[in-house]
Amino acid sequence: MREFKGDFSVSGLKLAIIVSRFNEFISGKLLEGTIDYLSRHGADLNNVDVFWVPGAFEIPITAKRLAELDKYSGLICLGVVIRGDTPHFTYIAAEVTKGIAQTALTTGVPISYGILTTDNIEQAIERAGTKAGNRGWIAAESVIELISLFGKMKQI
Ligand code: INI
Repeated sequence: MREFKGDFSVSGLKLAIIVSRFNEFISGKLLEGTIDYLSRHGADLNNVDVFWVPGAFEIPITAKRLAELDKYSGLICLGVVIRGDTPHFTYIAAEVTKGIAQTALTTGVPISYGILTTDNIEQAIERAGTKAGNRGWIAAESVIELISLFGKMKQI
């Protein structure tokens, strides 16, 4: 039996972070969580590029363009979609989720999903560095693990 697991080595990786400005007081905290993870695991921040987009809806197309450059080991997508009084939330949340998944599947580039989709601001704050951790941190950890796992597939 052979078993493959990614590790959490960040050395030599070039990463792009796509983060939305909408709800920036929370998405900024996700970005802090991602940078905190990367710097505390020894990443060279000179090899980390941050791309700000207007809102979560613009994340997938930006991710796609960046993935197609073939310059990044992986992409980390960060955004915050909060339910309001209209169905708008449902459309944005669905499109960003579907778009990121589609981009990952069509390009094959490791991409992580650090998008909060919450019923209210409180739930978002809880997931951006307070009592429920920081989704930005988890998104960083996930993409690093995936990059490593894909690297190990080259031995097959
Ligand atoms: N964008 C978000 O990132 N989060 C939201 O909660 C949100 N809501 O609810 O409206 C949102 N809307 C903007 C959208 O992502 C686009 O930027 C905008 O429609 C322009 O294309």
